[in-house]
Amino acid sequence: MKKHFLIVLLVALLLPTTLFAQGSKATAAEDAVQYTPPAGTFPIVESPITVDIMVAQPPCVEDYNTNRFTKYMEELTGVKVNYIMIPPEQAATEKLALVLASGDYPDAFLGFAVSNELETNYGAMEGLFLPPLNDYYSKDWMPNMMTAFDEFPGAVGFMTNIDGNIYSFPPRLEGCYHCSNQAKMFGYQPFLDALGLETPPTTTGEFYQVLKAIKTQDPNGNGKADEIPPLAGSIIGWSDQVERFLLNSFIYCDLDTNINSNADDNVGYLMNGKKVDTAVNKDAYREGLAYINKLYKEGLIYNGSFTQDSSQLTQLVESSTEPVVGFATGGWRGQFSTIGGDRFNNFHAIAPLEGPDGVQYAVAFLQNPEVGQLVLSSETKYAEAIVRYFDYMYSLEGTLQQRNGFQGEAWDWAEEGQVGLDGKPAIWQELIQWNDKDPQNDTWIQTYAAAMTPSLKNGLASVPMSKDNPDYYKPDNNEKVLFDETRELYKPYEDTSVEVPKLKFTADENEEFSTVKRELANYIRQSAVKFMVGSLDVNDDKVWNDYLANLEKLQLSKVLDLMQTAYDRQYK
Ligand SMILES: [Ca+2]
Repeated sequence: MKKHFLIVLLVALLLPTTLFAQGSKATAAEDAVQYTPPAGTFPIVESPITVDIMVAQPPCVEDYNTNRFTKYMEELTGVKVNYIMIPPEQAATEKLALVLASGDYPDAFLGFAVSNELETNYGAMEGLFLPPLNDYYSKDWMPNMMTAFDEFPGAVGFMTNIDGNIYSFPPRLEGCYHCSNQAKMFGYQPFLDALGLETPPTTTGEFYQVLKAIKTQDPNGNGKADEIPPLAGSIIGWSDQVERFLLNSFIYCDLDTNINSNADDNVGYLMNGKKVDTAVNKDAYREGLAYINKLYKEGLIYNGSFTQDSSQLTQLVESSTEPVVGFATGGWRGQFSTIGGDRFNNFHAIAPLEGPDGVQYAVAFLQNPEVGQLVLSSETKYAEAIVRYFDYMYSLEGTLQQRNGFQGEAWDWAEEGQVGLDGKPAIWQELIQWNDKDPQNDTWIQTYAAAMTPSLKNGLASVPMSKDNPDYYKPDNNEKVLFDETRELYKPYEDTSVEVPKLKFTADENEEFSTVKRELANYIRQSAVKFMVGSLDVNDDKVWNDYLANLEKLQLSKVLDLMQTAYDRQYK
Protein backbone atom coordinates (compact mmCIF):
# COMPACT_ATOMS: atom_id res chain seq x y z
CA MET A 1 0.00 0.00 0.00
CA LYS A 2 2.81 2.33 0.85
CA LYS A 3 4.37 1.74 -2.51
CA HIS A 4 1.11 2.54 -4.22
CA PHE A 5 0.79 5.78 -2.30
CA LEU A 6 4.29 6.74 -3.29
CA ILE A 7 3.55 6.15 -6.95
CA VAL A 8 0.41 8.29 -6.77
CA LEU A 9 2.43 11.02 -5.12
CA LEU A 10 5.07 10.79 -7.82
CA VAL A 11 2.44 11.06 -10.49
CA ALA A 12 0.94 14.10 -8.83
CA LEU A 13 4.33 15.72 -8.82
CA LEU A 14 5.28 14.77 -12.34
CA LEU A 15 2.14 15.49 -14.29
CA PRO A 16 1.29 19.04 -15.22
CA THR A 17 -2.01 19.94 -13.55
CA THR A 18 -3.60 20.89 -16.85
CA LEU A 19 -2.88 17.53 -18.37
CA PHE A 20 -6.33 16.08 -18.02
CA ALA A 21 -8.18 19.37 -18.00
CA GLN A 22 -10.12 18.32 -21.06
CA GLY A 23 -10.34 14.73 -20.08
CA SER A 24 -13.00 14.56 -17.40
CA LYS A 25 -15.11 11.57 -18.22
CA ALA A 26 -18.53 10.11 -17.85
CA THR A 27 -20.43 13.34 -18.21
CA ALA A 28 -23.98 13.18 -19.45
CA ALA A 29 -22.97 14.52 -22.86
CA GLU A 30 -20.71 11.58 -23.55
CA ASP A 31 -23.51 9.10 -23.18
CA ALA A 32 -25.28 10.87 -25.99
CA VAL A 33 -22.56 10.42 -28.65
CA GLN A 34 -24.29 9.96 -31.97
CA TYR A 35 -22.31 7.78 -34.34
CA THR A 36 -22.71 7.87 -38.09
CA PRO A 37 -22.81 4.37 -39.52
CA PRO A 38 -21.22 2.49 -41.10
CA ALA A 39 -17.58 2.06 -40.07
CA GLY A 40 -15.16 3.14 -42.79
CA THR A 41 -17.22 6.23 -43.68
CA PHE A 42 -16.73 9.75 -42.36
CA PRO A 43 -17.40 11.70 -40.29
CA ILE A 44 -17.62 9.23 -37.42
CA VAL A 45 -19.87 11.30 -35.15
CA GLU A 46 -22.86 13.58 -35.76
CA SER A 47 -21.44 16.31 -33.55
CA PRO A 48 -17.81 16.78 -32.52
CA ILE A 49 -16.40 14.97 -29.48
CA THR A 50 -13.07 15.22 -27.70
CA VAL A 51 -11.06 12.23 -26.52
CA ASP A 52 -7.76 12.11 -24.62
CA ILE A 53 -4.94 9.98 -25.95
CA MET A 54 -1.55 9.79 -24.33
CA VAL A 55 1.14 9.42 -26.96
CA ALA A 56 4.81 8.57 -26.72
CA GLN A 57 6.31 11.25 -28.90
CA PRO A 58 8.98 10.24 -31.41
CA PRO A 59 11.70 12.71 -32.46
CA CYS A 60 10.32 13.15 -35.98
CA VAL A 61 6.94 14.64 -34.96
CA GLU A 62 7.05 18.05 -33.29
CA ASP A 63 3.57 18.25 -31.78
CA TYR A 64 0.69 15.84 -32.22
CA ASN A 65 -1.88 18.50 -31.32
CA THR A 66 -0.83 21.09 -33.88
CA ASN A 67 0.32 18.56 -36.49
CA ARG A 68 -1.29 19.11 -39.86
CA PHE A 69 -2.29 15.47 -40.19
CA THR A 70 -3.96 15.55 -36.77
CA LYS A 71 -5.99 18.58 -37.89
CA TYR A 72 -6.89 16.71 -41.05
CA MET A 73 -8.10 13.75 -38.96
CA GLU A 74 -10.25 16.06 -36.84
CA GLU A 75 -11.92 17.56 -39.91
CA LEU A 76 -12.39 14.15 -41.49
CA THR A 77 -13.81 12.33 -38.48
CA GLY A 78 -15.37 14.95 -36.22
CA VAL A 79 -13.25 13.53 -33.40
CA LYS A 80 -10.94 15.99 -31.70
CA VAL A 81 -8.11 14.24 -29.93
CA ASN A 82 -6.35 15.92 -27.07
CA TYR A 83 -2.89 14.37 -27.40
CA ILE A 84 -1.02 14.21 -24.13
CA MET A 85 2.57 13.95 -25.28
CA ILE A 86 5.27 12.06 -23.44
CA PRO A 87 8.54 13.48 -24.75
CA PRO A 88 11.08 11.04 -26.21
CA GLU A 89 13.45 11.39 -23.29
CA GLN A 90 10.91 9.89 -20.88
CA ALA A 91 10.67 6.11 -20.72
CA ALA A 92 7.21 5.25 -22.05
CA THR A 93 6.66 2.08 -20.04
CA GLU A 94 7.56 3.81 -16.76
CA LYS A 95 5.24 6.64 -17.61
CA LEU A 96 2.51 4.17 -18.40
CA ALA A 97 2.99 2.51 -15.01
CA LEU A 98 2.75 5.85 -13.22
CA VAL A 99 -0.38 6.95 -15.02
CA LEU A 100 -2.09 3.62 -14.51
CA ALA A 101 -1.21 3.73 -10.82
CA SER A 102 -2.63 7.26 -10.55
CA GLY A 103 -6.14 6.13 -11.42
CA ASP A 104 -6.62 9.10 -13.74
CA TYR A 105 -6.40 7.83 -17.30
CA PRO A 106 -6.72 9.15 -20.79
CA ASP A 107 -9.05 7.24 -23.13
CA ALA A 108 -6.19 5.48 -24.85
CA PHE A 109 -2.42 5.04 -24.95
CA LEU A 110 -0.58 5.27 -28.24
CA GLY A 111 2.96 4.15 -28.88
CA PHE A 112 3.78 2.69 -25.47
CA ALA A 113 4.94 -0.67 -26.84
CA VAL A 114 2.87 -2.59 -24.32
CA SER A 115 4.26 -6.12 -24.36
CA ASN A 116 2.36 -9.37 -24.00
CA GLU A 117 3.41 -9.48 -20.38
CA LEU A 118 2.12 -5.96 -19.72
CA GLU A 119 -1.10 -6.79 -21.51
CA THR A 120 -1.46 -9.69 -19.13
CA ASN A 121 -0.58 -7.61 -16.06
CA TYR A 122 -2.53 -4.45 -16.77
CA GLY A 123 -5.20 -5.94 -18.98
CA ALA A 124 -6.04 -9.43 -17.74
CA MET A 125 -5.05 -9.13 -14.09
CA GLU A 126 -5.73 -5.51 -13.19
CA GLY A 127 -8.49 -4.79 -15.70
CA LEU A 128 -7.07 -1.42 -16.66
CA PHE A 129 -7.24 -1.97 -20.41
CA LEU A 130 -10.45 -2.43 -22.31
CA PRO A 131 -10.90 -6.08 -23.20
CA PRO A 132 -11.82 -7.77 -25.27
CA LEU A 133 -11.17 -5.88 -28.48
CA ASN A 134 -11.79 -9.11 -30.41
CA ASP A 135 -15.12 -7.89 -31.77
CA TYR A 136 -13.48 -4.85 -33.31
CA TYR A 137 -11.23 -7.13 -35.34
CA SER A 138 -13.85 -7.46 -38.05
CA LYS A 139 -14.61 -5.73 -41.32
CA ASP A 140 -17.77 -4.34 -39.71
CA TRP A 141 -15.67 -2.25 -37.36
CA MET A 142 -12.24 -1.90 -38.89
CA PRO A 143 -12.64 -2.57 -42.60
CA ASN A 144 -9.31 -1.01 -43.50
CA MET A 145 -7.21 -2.75 -40.86
CA MET A 146 -8.81 -6.11 -41.61
CA THR A 147 -8.24 -5.68 -45.35
CA ALA A 148 -4.58 -4.94 -44.62
CA PHE A 149 -4.46 -8.04 -42.37
CA ASP A 150 -5.34 -10.17 -45.40
CA GLU A 151 -1.73 -9.64 -46.45
CA PHE A 152 -0.35 -10.69 -43.06
CA PRO A 153 -1.36 -14.33 -42.54
CA GLY A 154 -1.89 -15.22 -38.88
CA ALA A 155 -1.83 -11.60 -37.75
CA VAL A 156 -5.06 -11.79 -35.75
CA GLY A 157 -3.81 -14.80 -33.83
CA PHE A 158 -0.56 -13.00 -33.27
CA MET A 159 -2.38 -10.04 -31.74
CA THR A 160 -4.30 -12.36 -29.40
CA ASN A 161 -3.11 -12.61 -25.82
CA ILE A 162 -2.70 -16.03 -24.23
CA ASP A 163 -6.01 -15.52 -22.40
CA GLY A 164 -7.75 -15.43 -25.79
CA ASN A 165 -8.52 -11.72 -25.58
CA ILE A 166 -7.13 -9.01 -27.82
CA TYR A 167 -5.99 -5.95 -25.84
CA SER A 168 -4.40 -3.78 -28.47
CA PHE A 169 -4.09 -2.69 -32.07
CA PRO A 170 -0.86 -3.06 -34.01
CA PRO A 171 1.50 -0.25 -34.97
CA ARG A 172 2.21 0.18 -38.62
CA LEU A 173 1.96 -3.05 -40.50
CA GLU A 174 4.89 -3.42 -42.80
CA GLY A 175 5.72 -6.43 -44.86
CA CYS A 176 9.30 -6.95 -45.97
CA TYR A 177 8.38 -8.81 -49.10
CA HIS A 178 11.77 -10.24 -49.98
CA CYS A 179 12.52 -11.13 -46.32
CA SER A 180 9.41 -13.28 -46.34
CA ASN A 181 11.30 -15.76 -48.55
CA GLN A 182 14.82 -15.02 -47.45
CA ALA A 183 16.31 -18.52 -47.74
CA LYS A 184 17.62 -18.05 -51.25
CA MET A 185 20.24 -19.67 -53.49
CA PHE A 186 22.23 -17.67 -56.03
CA GLY A 187 24.15 -18.96 -59.03
CA TYR A 188 27.16 -17.25 -60.61
CA GLN A 189 25.78 -16.53 -64.06
CA PRO A 190 29.11 -16.47 -65.99
CA PHE A 191 29.74 -20.07 -64.84
CA LEU A 192 26.31 -21.19 -66.00
CA ASP A 193 26.93 -19.44 -69.32
CA ALA A 194 30.36 -21.06 -69.69
CA LEU A 195 28.80 -24.47 -69.13
CA GLY A 196 26.32 -23.74 -71.89
CA LEU A 197 23.30 -23.88 -69.59
CA GLU A 198 20.37 -21.93 -70.92
CA THR A 199 18.54 -22.11 -67.61
CA PRO A 200 19.74 -22.70 -64.05
CA PRO A 201 19.18 -26.19 -62.56
CA THR A 202 15.59 -26.90 -61.55
CA THR A 203 15.84 -30.25 -59.76
CA THR A 204 18.13 -31.69 -57.08
CA GLY A 205 19.42 -34.13 -59.71
CA GLU A 206 20.29 -31.35 -62.15
CA PHE A 207 21.81 -29.28 -59.39
CA TYR A 208 24.15 -32.15 -58.49
CA GLN A 209 25.21 -32.47 -62.13
CA VAL A 210 25.83 -28.71 -62.45
CA LEU A 211 27.96 -28.66 -59.29
CA LYS A 212 30.02 -31.52 -60.68
CA ALA A 213 30.39 -29.70 -64.01
CA ILE A 214 31.58 -26.56 -62.23
CA LYS A 215 34.13 -28.60 -60.35
CA THR A 216 35.47 -30.42 -63.40
CA GLN A 217 34.87 -28.27 -66.50
CA ASP A 218 36.84 -25.10 -65.69
CA PRO A 219 34.04 -22.53 -66.09
CA ASN A 220 36.34 -19.67 -65.07
CA GLY A 221 38.52 -20.64 -68.02
CA ASN A 222 41.94 -20.40 -66.38
CA GLY A 223 42.92 -23.96 -67.17
CA LYS A 224 42.98 -24.99 -63.51
CA ALA A 225 40.47 -27.04 -61.54
CA ASP A 226 40.24 -24.30 -58.96
CA GLU A 227 36.43 -24.07 -58.85
CA ILE A 228 36.37 -25.60 -55.41
CA PRO A 229 33.94 -25.34 -53.79
CA PRO A 230 31.16 -25.13 -56.33
CA LEU A 231 28.64 -24.39 -53.54
CA ALA A 232 29.26 -22.45 -50.34
CA GLY A 233 27.29 -21.06 -47.46
CA SER A 234 27.87 -20.26 -43.82
CA ILE A 235 26.28 -21.34 -40.58
CA ILE A 236 26.25 -17.82 -39.12
CA GLY A 237 24.63 -15.20 -41.33
CA TRP A 238 21.24 -14.15 -42.60
CA SER A 239 19.87 -17.34 -44.21
CA ASP A 240 23.34 -18.25 -45.43
CA GLN A 241 22.86 -21.90 -44.45
CA VAL A 242 22.95 -24.21 -47.49
CA GLU A 243 20.56 -26.69 -45.87
CA ARG A 244 17.92 -24.05 -45.35
CA PHE A 245 17.49 -23.95 -49.11
CA LEU A 246 18.31 -27.57 -49.97
CA LEU A 247 16.26 -29.45 -47.36
CA ASN A 248 13.11 -27.87 -48.76
CA SER A 249 13.37 -30.06 -51.84
CA PHE A 250 12.57 -32.99 -49.56
CA ILE A 251 10.28 -31.67 -46.80
CA TYR A 252 9.20 -28.25 -45.58
CA CYS A 253 11.92 -27.28 -43.11
CA ASP A 254 12.66 -23.86 -41.63
CA LEU A 255 15.62 -25.15 -39.61
CA ASP A 256 18.41 -22.72 -38.83
CA THR A 257 21.40 -24.76 -37.71
CA ASN A 258 23.10 -21.82 -36.01
CA ILE A 259 23.35 -22.95 -32.38
CA ASN A 260 22.65 -19.43 -31.14
CA SER A 261 19.30 -19.19 -32.87
CA ASN A 262 16.08 -18.89 -30.89
CA ALA A 263 14.93 -22.14 -29.26
CA ASP A 264 11.31 -21.54 -30.32
CA ASP A 265 11.74 -20.57 -33.95
CA ASN A 266 13.45 -22.19 -36.92
CA VAL A 267 13.91 -25.55 -35.23
CA GLY A 268 12.20 -27.44 -38.06
CA TYR A 269 8.70 -27.33 -36.58
CA LEU A 270 5.88 -27.26 -39.10
CA MET A 271 2.10 -27.28 -39.37
CA ASN A 272 0.35 -30.36 -40.63
CA GLY A 273 -3.11 -28.86 -41.07
CA LYS A 274 -4.00 -27.64 -37.59
CA LYS A 275 -1.50 -30.01 -36.01
CA VAL A 276 1.91 -28.82 -34.85
CA ASP A 277 4.52 -31.27 -36.10
CA THR A 278 8.19 -31.38 -36.96
CA ALA A 279 10.29 -32.20 -40.00
CA VAL A 280 13.24 -33.47 -38.01
CA ASN A 281 11.99 -37.00 -37.28
CA LYS A 282 10.67 -37.72 -40.78
CA ASP A 283 12.13 -39.99 -43.46
CA ALA A 284 12.00 -37.15 -46.00
CA TYR A 285 14.18 -35.05 -43.71
CA ARG A 286 16.65 -37.91 -43.51
CA GLU A 287 16.70 -38.10 -47.33
CA GLY A 288 17.42 -34.37 -47.49
CA LEU A 289 20.31 -34.69 -45.06
CA ALA A 290 21.62 -37.67 -47.06
CA TYR A 291 21.54 -35.60 -50.28
CA ILE A 292 23.52 -32.79 -48.65
CA ASN A 293 25.93 -35.33 -47.16
CA LYS A 294 26.50 -36.75 -50.64
CA LEU A 295 27.35 -33.28 -51.99
CA TYR A 296 29.64 -32.76 -49.03
CA LYS A 297 31.44 -36.07 -49.42
CA GLU A 298 32.08 -35.40 -53.09
CA GLY A 299 33.61 -32.01 -52.37
CA LEU A 300 30.76 -30.07 -53.95
CA ILE A 301 29.97 -28.06 -50.80
CA TYR A 302 32.67 -25.99 -49.16
CA ASN A 303 33.41 -27.72 -45.86
CA GLY A 304 33.64 -24.42 -43.98
CA SER A 305 29.97 -23.86 -44.73
CA PHE A 306 29.06 -25.50 -41.42
CA THR A 307 31.47 -23.53 -39.26
CA GLN A 308 32.11 -20.12 -40.83
CA ASP A 309 30.22 -16.84 -40.73
CA SER A 310 29.07 -14.64 -43.59
CA SER A 311 32.18 -12.46 -43.62
CA GLN A 312 34.33 -15.56 -44.13
CA LEU A 313 31.92 -16.67 -46.83
CA THR A 314 32.30 -13.29 -48.53
CA GLN A 315 36.05 -13.63 -48.32
CA LEU A 316 35.83 -17.04 -49.99
CA VAL A 317 33.72 -15.62 -52.83
CA GLU A 318 35.74 -12.44 -53.29
CA SER A 319 39.38 -13.10 -52.41
CA SER A 320 40.51 -15.26 -55.34
CA THR A 321 41.74 -13.56 -58.50
CA GLU A 322 39.45 -15.71 -60.63
CA PRO A 323 35.93 -16.41 -59.42
CA VAL A 324 35.68 -19.93 -57.97
CA VAL A 325 32.33 -20.20 -56.17
CA GLY A 326 29.46 -21.27 -58.38
CA PHE A 327 26.55 -21.11 -55.96
CA ALA A 328 26.06 -19.37 -52.64
CA THR A 329 23.19 -19.13 -50.18
CA GLY A 330 21.99 -16.07 -48.32
CA GLY A 331 19.16 -13.61 -47.70
CA TRP A 332 20.55 -11.47 -50.51
CA ARG A 333 23.73 -11.07 -52.57
CA GLY A 334 25.32 -8.79 -49.99
CA GLN A 335 25.52 -11.78 -47.62
CA PHE A 336 28.33 -13.35 -49.62
CA SER A 337 29.74 -10.75 -52.02
CA THR A 338 30.90 -7.15 -52.04
CA ILE A 339 28.01 -4.84 -52.85
CA GLY A 340 28.42 -3.40 -56.32
CA GLY A 341 31.37 -5.59 -57.20
CA ASP A 342 31.52 -7.66 -60.34
CA ARG A 343 30.70 -10.86 -58.48
CA PHE A 344 27.77 -9.24 -56.65
CA ASN A 345 26.37 -8.07 -59.98
CA ASN A 346 26.64 -11.55 -61.49
CA PHE A 347 25.03 -13.76 -58.85
CA HIS A 348 21.39 -14.35 -59.73
CA ALA A 349 18.83 -16.15 -57.59
CA ILE A 350 17.52 -19.56 -58.57
CA ALA A 351 14.15 -21.03 -57.61
CA PRO A 352 13.77 -23.80 -55.01
CA LEU A 353 14.79 -27.11 -56.58
CA GLU A 354 12.29 -29.87 -57.15
CA GLY A 355 13.25 -32.94 -55.15
CA PRO A 356 12.93 -36.60 -56.17
CA ASP A 357 9.38 -36.76 -54.79
CA GLY A 358 8.30 -33.44 -56.28
CA VAL A 359 8.78 -31.46 -53.06
CA GLN A 360 9.74 -27.84 -53.74
CA TYR A 361 9.25 -25.29 -50.98
CA ALA A 362 10.34 -21.75 -50.32
CA VAL A 363 10.58 -21.25 -46.56
CA ALA A 364 7.92 -18.80 -45.37
CA PHE A 365 9.10 -16.15 -42.94
CA LEU A 366 5.87 -14.70 -41.57
CA GLN A 367 5.91 -10.94 -41.20
CA ASN A 368 4.29 -10.40 -37.83
CA PRO A 369 2.84 -7.17 -36.47
CA GLU A 370 3.61 -6.02 -32.94
CA VAL A 371 1.14 -5.94 -30.08
CA GLY A 372 0.48 -3.06 -27.73
CA GLN A 373 0.82 0.09 -29.80
CA LEU A 374 -2.73 1.32 -29.23
CA VAL A 375 -4.49 0.23 -26.05
CA LEU A 376 -7.79 1.58 -24.79
CA SER A 377 -8.46 2.40 -21.18
CA SER A 378 -11.15 0.32 -19.52
CA GLU A 379 -12.71 3.64 -18.47
CA THR A 380 -13.19 5.05 -21.94
CA LYS A 381 -16.65 5.79 -23.27
CA TYR A 382 -15.30 6.41 -26.74
CA ALA A 383 -14.00 3.04 -27.87
CA GLU A 384 -16.06 3.07 -31.05
CA ALA A 385 -14.85 6.52 -32.04
CA ILE A 386 -11.21 5.69 -31.34
CA VAL A 387 -11.38 2.43 -33.25
CA ARG A 388 -12.95 4.05 -36.30
CA TYR A 389 -10.56 7.02 -36.14
CA PHE A 390 -7.49 4.79 -36.24
CA ASP A 391 -8.97 2.41 -38.78
CA TYR A 392 -8.68 5.18 -41.37
CA MET A 393 -4.90 5.14 -40.94
CA TYR A 394 -4.74 1.52 -42.13
CA SER A 395 -6.38 2.44 -45.46
CA LEU A 396 -4.26 3.10 -48.55
CA GLU A 397 -5.05 6.80 -48.46
CA GLY A 398 -4.73 7.05 -44.68
CA THR A 399 -1.39 5.25 -44.73
CA LEU A 400 0.07 7.57 -47.37
CA GLN A 401 -1.35 10.75 -45.80
CA GLN A 402 -0.02 9.71 -42.44
CA ARG A 403 3.32 8.42 -43.70
CA ASN A 404 4.37 10.58 -46.64
CA GLY A 405 2.37 13.76 -46.26
CA PHE A 406 -0.49 15.27 -48.20
CA GLN A 407 -1.83 14.00 -51.45
CA GLY A 408 -0.74 16.20 -54.35
CA GLU A 409 2.27 17.44 -52.40
CA ALA A 410 4.14 14.43 -51.07
CA TRP A 411 2.46 11.64 -53.00
CA ASP A 412 -0.33 11.03 -55.44
CA TRP A 413 -2.16 8.15 -56.98
CA ALA A 414 -0.31 6.66 -59.93
CA GLU A 415 -0.87 7.95 -63.43
CA GLU A 416 -2.07 5.85 -66.33
CA GLY A 417 0.81 3.75 -67.64
CA GLN A 418 3.02 3.91 -64.54
CA VAL A 419 4.13 0.53 -63.26
CA GLY A 420 4.93 -0.52 -59.72
CA LEU A 421 7.91 -2.47 -58.42
CA ASP A 422 5.81 -5.55 -59.08
CA GLY A 423 5.35 -4.69 -62.76
CA LYS A 424 1.61 -4.32 -62.24
CA PRO A 425 -0.10 -0.97 -62.75
CA ALA A 426 1.33 1.26 -60.01
CA ILE A 427 -0.92 2.31 -57.12
CA TRP A 428 0.88 5.47 -56.06
CA GLN A 429 3.85 7.69 -56.80
CA GLU A 430 6.17 9.54 -54.48
CA LEU A 431 6.36 13.27 -55.28
CA ILE A 432 8.97 14.12 -52.67
CA GLN A 433 11.44 11.75 -51.07
CA TRP A 434 10.10 10.37 -47.80
CA ASN A 435 12.17 11.54 -44.84
CA ASP A 436 11.79 10.13 -41.36
CA LYS A 437 14.90 11.73 -39.89
CA ASP A 438 14.17 15.43 -39.50
CA PRO A 439 11.57 16.81 -37.06
CA GLN A 440 8.52 18.21 -38.86
CA ASN A 441 4.89 18.92 -38.15
CA ASP A 442 3.18 18.08 -41.41
CA THR A 443 2.43 14.41 -40.91
CA TRP A 444 3.01 11.48 -38.55
CA ILE A 445 5.78 9.76 -40.58
CA GLN A 446 3.96 6.43 -40.02
CA THR A 447 4.89 6.60 -36.35
CA TYR A 448 1.87 4.58 -35.25
CA ALA A 449 -1.07 3.06 -37.06
CA ALA A 450 -0.46 2.51 -40.77
CA ALA A 451 -0.48 -0.35 -43.23
CA MET A 452 2.39 -0.39 -45.66
CA THR A 453 1.24 -3.72 -47.00
CA PRO A 454 3.31 -5.63 -49.53
CA SER A 455 0.84 -4.67 -52.27
CA LEU A 456 1.04 -0.97 -51.42
CA LYS A 457 4.80 -1.05 -51.03
CA ASN A 458 5.17 -2.88 -54.31
CA GLY A 459 2.66 -0.57 -55.98
CA LEU A 460 5.10 2.34 -55.83
CA ALA A 461 5.65 3.68 -59.34
CA SER A 462 9.14 2.82 -60.58
CA VAL A 463 11.13 3.05 -63.77
CA PRO A 464 10.89 -0.29 -65.59
CA MET A 465 14.15 -1.96 -66.55
CA SER A 466 14.64 -5.26 -68.34
CA LYS A 467 16.95 -7.89 -66.89
CA ASP A 468 19.12 -7.60 -70.01
CA ASN A 469 19.91 -4.01 -69.10
CA PRO A 470 23.47 -4.01 -67.69
CA ASP A 471 22.27 -1.80 -64.84
CA TYR A 472 19.54 -4.17 -63.71
CA TYR A 473 21.65 -6.14 -61.20
CA LYS A 474 23.56 -3.12 -59.90
CA PRO A 475 23.02 -1.89 -56.33
CA ASP A 476 20.87 1.11 -57.36
CA ASN A 477 18.24 -1.30 -58.60
CA ASN A 478 18.62 -3.71 -55.69
CA GLU A 479 15.10 -3.31 -54.27
CA LYS A 480 13.65 -4.12 -57.63
CA VAL A 481 15.94 -7.15 -58.03
CA LEU A 482 14.98 -8.40 -54.57
CA PHE A 483 11.36 -7.93 -55.41
CA ASP A 484 11.49 -9.61 -58.81
CA GLU A 485 13.50 -12.60 -57.61
CA THR A 486 11.19 -13.13 -54.67
CA ARG A 487 8.02 -12.87 -56.68
CA GLU A 488 9.12 -14.84 -59.72
CA LEU A 489 11.27 -17.52 -58.14
CA TYR A 490 10.12 -18.01 -54.53
CA LYS A 491 6.49 -16.97 -54.02
CA PRO A 492 5.23 -19.73 -56.34
CA TYR A 493 6.74 -22.28 -53.92
CA GLU A 494 5.66 -20.70 -50.65
CA ASP A 495 2.88 -22.17 -48.51
CA THR A 496 2.43 -20.02 -45.43
CA SER A 497 0.09 -22.60 -43.89
CA VAL A 498 2.93 -25.06 -43.19
CA GLU A 499 4.97 -22.56 -41.20
CA VAL A 500 4.17 -22.52 -37.47
CA PRO A 501 2.92 -19.03 -36.61
CA LYS A 502 4.48 -17.23 -33.66
CA LEU A 503 3.30 -18.88 -30.45
CA LYS A 504 2.86 -17.32 -27.02
CA PHE A 505 3.37 -19.23 -23.81
CA THR A 506 2.22 -18.60 -20.27
CA ALA A 507 4.70 -17.75 -17.53
CA ASP A 508 4.25 -21.27 -16.11
CA GLU A 509 4.86 -22.89 -19.48
CA ASN A 510 7.97 -20.82 -20.01
CA GLU A 511 9.30 -21.76 -16.62
CA GLU A 512 8.69 -25.45 -17.18
CA PHE A 513 9.88 -25.70 -20.77
CA SER A 514 12.48 -23.07 -21.58
CA THR A 515 15.42 -25.32 -20.71
CA VAL A 516 13.82 -28.33 -22.37
CA LYS A 517 13.25 -26.39 -25.59
CA ARG A 518 16.79 -25.05 -25.59
CA GLU A 519 18.36 -28.50 -25.11
CA LEU A 520 16.13 -30.03 -27.75
CA ALA A 521 16.88 -27.25 -30.26
CA ASN A 522 20.61 -27.57 -29.65
CA TYR A 523 20.47 -31.31 -30.21
CA ILE A 524 18.45 -30.96 -33.42
CA ARG A 525 20.80 -28.30 -34.79
CA GLN A 526 24.01 -30.09 -33.87
CA SER A 527 22.75 -33.44 -35.14
CA ALA A 528 21.73 -31.92 -38.48
CA VAL A 529 25.25 -30.58 -39.00
CA LYS A 530 26.79 -33.91 -37.97
CA PHE A 531 24.60 -35.81 -40.43
CA MET A 532 25.45 -33.41 -43.25
CA VAL A 533 29.22 -33.53 -42.72
CA GLY A 534 29.14 -37.25 -41.99
CA SER A 535 30.35 -37.39 -38.41
CA LEU A 536 27.01 -39.12 -37.84
CA ASP A 537 26.22 -41.55 -40.66
CA VAL A 538 22.78 -40.60 -41.96
CA ASN A 539 22.64 -43.81 -43.99
CA ASP A 540 23.13 -46.05 -40.96
CA ASP A 541 19.73 -47.15 -39.60
CA LYS A 542 21.03 -47.69 -36.09
CA VAL A 543 22.53 -44.22 -35.97
CA TRP A 544 19.30 -42.72 -37.27
CA ASN A 545 17.16 -44.69 -34.81
CA ASP A 546 19.38 -43.61 -31.93
CA TYR A 547 18.88 -40.03 -33.06
CA LEU A 548 15.09 -40.51 -33.09
CA ALA A 549 15.22 -42.07 -29.61
CA ASN A 550 17.26 -39.14 -28.34
CA LEU A 551 14.71 -36.68 -29.68
CA GLU A 552 12.11 -38.41 -27.53
CA LYS A 553 14.41 -38.50 -24.52
CA LEU A 554 14.76 -34.76 -24.94
CA GLN A 555 10.95 -34.52 -24.81
CA LEU A 556 10.16 -33.72 -28.43
CA SER A 557 6.60 -35.06 -28.04
CA LYS A 558 5.99 -32.96 -24.96
CA VAL A 559 7.29 -29.84 -26.66
CA LEU A 560 4.99 -30.50 -29.64
CA ASP A 561 2.06 -30.93 -27.21
CA LEU A 562 2.95 -27.66 -25.54
CA MET A 563 3.12 -25.89 -28.90
CA GLN A 564 -0.22 -27.44 -29.87
CA THR A 565 -1.79 -26.04 -26.69
CA ALA A 566 -0.40 -22.60 -27.49
CA TYR A 567 -1.48 -22.87 -31.11
CA ASP A 568 -5.05 -23.86 -30.21
CA ARG A 569 -5.25 -21.02 -27.71
CA GLN A 570 -4.26 -18.44 -30.31
CA TYR A 571 -5.35 -19.65 -33.69
CA LYS A 572 -8.08 -22.28 -33.43
CA1 LIG B 1 39.34 -22.98 -63.34
